[in-house]
Amino acid sequence: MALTRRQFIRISGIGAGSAIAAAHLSSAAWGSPADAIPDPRTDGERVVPTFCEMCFWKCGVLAHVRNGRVTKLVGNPAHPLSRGKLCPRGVGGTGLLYDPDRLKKPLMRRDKRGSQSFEEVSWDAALNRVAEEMQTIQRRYGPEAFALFSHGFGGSWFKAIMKGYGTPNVTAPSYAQCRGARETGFTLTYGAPVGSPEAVDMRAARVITFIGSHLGENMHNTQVQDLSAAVRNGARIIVVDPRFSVVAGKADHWLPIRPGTDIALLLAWMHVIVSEGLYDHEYVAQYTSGFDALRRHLRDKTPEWAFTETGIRPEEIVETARVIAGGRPASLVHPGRRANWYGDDTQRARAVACLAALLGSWGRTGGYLFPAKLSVPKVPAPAAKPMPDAVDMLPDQIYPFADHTLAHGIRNASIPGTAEYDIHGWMIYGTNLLHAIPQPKKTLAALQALDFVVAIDILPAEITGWADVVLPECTYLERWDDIHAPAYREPYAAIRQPVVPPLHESKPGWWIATELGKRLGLQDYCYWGDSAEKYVARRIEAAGYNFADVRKSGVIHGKRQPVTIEEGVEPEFATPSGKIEFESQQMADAGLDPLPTYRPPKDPPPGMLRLLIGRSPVHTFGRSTNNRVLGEIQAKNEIWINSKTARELGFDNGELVALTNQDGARVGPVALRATERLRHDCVFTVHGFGHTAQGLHFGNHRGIADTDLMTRSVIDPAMGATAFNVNFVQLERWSA
Ligand code: MGD
Ligand code: SF4
Repeated sequence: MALTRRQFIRISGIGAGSAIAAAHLSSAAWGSPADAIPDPRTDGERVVPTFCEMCFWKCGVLAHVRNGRVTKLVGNPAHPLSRGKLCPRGVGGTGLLYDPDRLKKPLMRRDKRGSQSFEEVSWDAALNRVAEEMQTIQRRYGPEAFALFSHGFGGSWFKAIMKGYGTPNVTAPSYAQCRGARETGFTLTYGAPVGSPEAVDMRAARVITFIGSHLGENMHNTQVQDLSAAVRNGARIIVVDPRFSVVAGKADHWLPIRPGTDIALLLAWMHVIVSEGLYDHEYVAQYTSGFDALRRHLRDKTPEWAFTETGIRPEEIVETARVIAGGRPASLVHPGRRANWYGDDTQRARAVACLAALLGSWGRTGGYLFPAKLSVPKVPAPAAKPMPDAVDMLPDQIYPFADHTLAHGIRNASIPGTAEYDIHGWMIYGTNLLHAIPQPKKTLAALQALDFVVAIDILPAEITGWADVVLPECTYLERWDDIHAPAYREPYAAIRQPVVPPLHESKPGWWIATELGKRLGLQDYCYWGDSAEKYVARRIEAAGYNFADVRKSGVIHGKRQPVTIEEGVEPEFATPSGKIEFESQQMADAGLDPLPTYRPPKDPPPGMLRLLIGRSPVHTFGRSTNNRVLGEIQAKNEIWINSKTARELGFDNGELVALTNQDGARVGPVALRATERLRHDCVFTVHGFGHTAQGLHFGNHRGIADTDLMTRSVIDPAMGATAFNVNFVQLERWSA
């Protein structure tokens, strides 16, 4: 059923809410929901500013509340990430708040691990057990044998506890399973990562090139707004994607590239730009090193050479190279976000970074800005206890540029006998590891071997079914969290405050961490004290702002600072040469290619198609696919296939199929979407569906889980990212 935006907002506020009876707790312990801010447009509803956690972009929200119920969520016009608008997921946040499947009370496992059989217990009993188990592991094997997986803003409270407990093994899938390789590639080249939110100046760009990044389906709100503005301003758009994505529909050039060959295209573009002298000579002379080596490296990377790899015609490569160079420096080659594609991802990020340097777009209007940060003083916290090195990966696998602990590294080290020392306990905050890390059988093997597993979550996801203790956190609409003050194109700080008190017996993360801290004798590490509200107030006031005012606006704006070379910023590059490095001695010293180098991807085995994945505009990973409000718009995924390939294989559009991968992993049923919008050699689906957890009564058994087909992974040798696009499938008509 297609919904209009108006209908959607109505459903998100009232329809979902009316279905559920809310058992409220007293608000006193959590800090009061913000005072009434009468809004003339809303019949006197309270309007409470906060920020969103439906994904991790963190847009500013104005929550409308009537009679203790949230009626709708809209964008905060004062917040630089939302500018008065939310994406569909942000609007659908009430579907999470009022989800009848929410975890309501602490749970303790009753039967064997993974049986999803639990009994409800008191908070006291649950927290005592977690503390006892953590202490046992600490005593028996050392604190490093306990690991924290954390995904989401609220994880900071638990990371603080780990500093006192003494484990270095703190990790998140957002690194090796997402943008880590991008950040490594840019850091090797510019001495700085791209960061999040990406400070890219799409609004002022004359040309924007997307390498796979599928904005419009990837719904990072601000970027989608900026892209719309750029299109309105007449920016030329180039999209490189095996699939005709939503953004390809806005493009002047869609290049349906053979999967895994982007580095060849990037090298050929640079070949044209250098050989035709179209690069920014002054910028290259002033700010870069290694240009001669790059020039030599590019000599044979002709459009004709790239054609045989990429399938993109040489004339089209030349034409688009000239368009890209024609817009410089306001020619943005978008850095993308999820970078773990084929295992050569640091090299691809380096190639993007080198192209941007030839265009002189790093630090220039319409390119990459130098982000600024509003300084909000921290509250002093004790130093972390001395710790051994993190168990990162198996001993024979060393990733020289990994600067975060790898989530799959911790997972692997939890399978007995696989690392320097074994991990024996997990705390899992807000990440459904069975859907987030490839090779789920290894994740299961680890879960079966661990001494103790505690999950802190909002919903009974697959991973909570494997926990010994489950602690129900309340949603972002019911809690205080720390202040968000990222480096961005304009300095700002935003607060998250409770809009309504926690439902059921769920509790805020800061409270859970404090109570655990007390039981572990680590109160000192809970630097927020006994009230997150007072802690946030203290930081806001130390920054020189009035807390009551900030509660009403939700956001503080810092003084606008120069963010480009044109505005007078003197760029500094924290690389060994102090310049932008086309040629990287650091890579050479690590035994890796010092210039971005193309290696052909493995072809699909005969009769198989490459599995590609992306995002749905209305869902965030698997965390929103039980949301009944968002489910009104999309309740399951489909498998896209090229129409001609479907015909040749004898499949009809819409029919149900099963997918089996190269190692025999099988998923289904899933509906086939035969389309001209995809190359013939791959299939495509969106991530986040195919739940099997019994407690997810809406999301259960809708569509397929792509992770179940990721039995193979190729690992980026520079920083350890696990490639997702390296599995192949064949299709068969569905039979149960
Ligand atoms: P990817 O999943 O890397 O996504 O969003 P992106 O970084 O944009 O890319 C998917 C696109 O890459 C697809 O269109 C696919 O066809 C194309 N592609 C696949 N293989 C190739 C290839 O070899 N070459 C090229 N050129 N293209 C290829 C992810 C981003 O989205 C991330 S990391 C997060 S955390 C956010 N998550 C998220 C979400 O869950 N939901 C929504 N709605 N938005 C989100 N935004 C963010
Ligand atoms: Fe929320 Fe959407 Fe913004 Fe993400 S992009 S924070 S889901 S409104």
